[in-house]
Amino acid sequence: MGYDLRINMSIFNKISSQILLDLDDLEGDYRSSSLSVDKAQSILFLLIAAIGIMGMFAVDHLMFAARPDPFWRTVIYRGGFVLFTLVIIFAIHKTDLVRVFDRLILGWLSVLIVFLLLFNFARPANYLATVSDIITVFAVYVLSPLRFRQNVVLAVCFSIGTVFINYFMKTDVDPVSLRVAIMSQFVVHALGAGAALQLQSYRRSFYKAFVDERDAKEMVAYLANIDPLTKSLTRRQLFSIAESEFLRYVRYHRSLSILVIDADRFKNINDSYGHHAGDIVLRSLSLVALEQKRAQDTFGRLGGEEFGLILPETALEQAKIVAERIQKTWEQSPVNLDGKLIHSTVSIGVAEANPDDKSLEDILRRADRMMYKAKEAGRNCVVTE
Ligand code: GH3
Ligand code: MG
Ligand code: MG
Repeated sequence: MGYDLRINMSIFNKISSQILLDLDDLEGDYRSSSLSVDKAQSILFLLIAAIGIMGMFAVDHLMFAARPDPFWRTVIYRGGFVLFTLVIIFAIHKTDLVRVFDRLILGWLSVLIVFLLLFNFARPANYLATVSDIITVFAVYVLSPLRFRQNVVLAVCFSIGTVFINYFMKTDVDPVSLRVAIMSQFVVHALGAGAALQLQSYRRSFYKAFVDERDAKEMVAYLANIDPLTKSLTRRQLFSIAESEFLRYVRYHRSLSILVIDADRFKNINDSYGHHAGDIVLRSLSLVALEQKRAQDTFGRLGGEEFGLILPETALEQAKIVAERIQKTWEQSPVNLDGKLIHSTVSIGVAEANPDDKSLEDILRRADRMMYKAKEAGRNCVVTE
């Protein structure tokens, strides 16, 4: 039973999250990227509301023509609210934060509702009041459609409040207009909710397009920087990171070491087992090196069967230990190709940046020279400066 309930709840959650899209479900960067559009729309909406409220001065004037006292009181109420709206518009215009924007809208709606409920005490319960209530409920739903659950609460509170005031607090209410008022509240809740969900579904499709485009961009960037065969960084990306590490070295004088790793007698491997097997061995070598390197190190393919490893904050002695670890691990990791074990080794040259280095190439050249010394020394070894 409990199990069934859990399943049902999770189905309910799934369906409700399909229909309802709350702000928290949207990623922050998407909301930030669409904030200027949201701001422009809300400012327009609030301006129209302010103009509408000021337009009501004329209605008040007609209604209270013979009674200047209530007329001026409503002018002050409405004027105050219009001023408040202008302040909110200014604050929305100024803010660059999604959270602040949301709070401003919520604040404005809440004050609007309290203001109208207070206003309902004072004014006669007639069709005009009913129309104003309908507009209010609709506004609550559509002004911030992403805050659906919160809008339902606000709008329902308003409806209950306004019906309560008209039903219990007034004696002169015409029963037909009261029934119309109540029925119209039901209708406008349905319409408002429908409109908000429709607006949400537009937002959802914009959001999906946004996420797809961002994912595609990330994928393109990723593919451009990753060597497809060995899954290590491309030469270009390796150099780009190495350049910035070199600049950091120049500026802060932290140690920086570079390893050049070259597969030994790789031509023989290709000749003996075929080019495809050679590819698999290269990929395997790359994965072993990627496993052995530390998180802050950068490993990439310099070209062919040659790789580079950039070790920031690392002096020569420490770099040598890393190099030996890679060399030993690789020596002991034969590649199993259809049951055949392919043994291979690497020669590694290590160089550390020194004050005479004018560019990254200077260090790389020395590391390369050390790598050739390792070849001359019989291969499968590490040579440092
Ligand atoms: P050494 O120990 O002196 O480095 O000998 P070596 O045979 O490794 O050196 P050499 O530079 O003469 O040859 C490199 C070989 O690596 C030749 C080339 O076919 C092979 N190679 C380079 N890139 C790839 C690749 O992507 N896949 C395969 N299968 N082989 C490659
Ligand atoms: Mg080689
Ligand atoms: Mg080579």
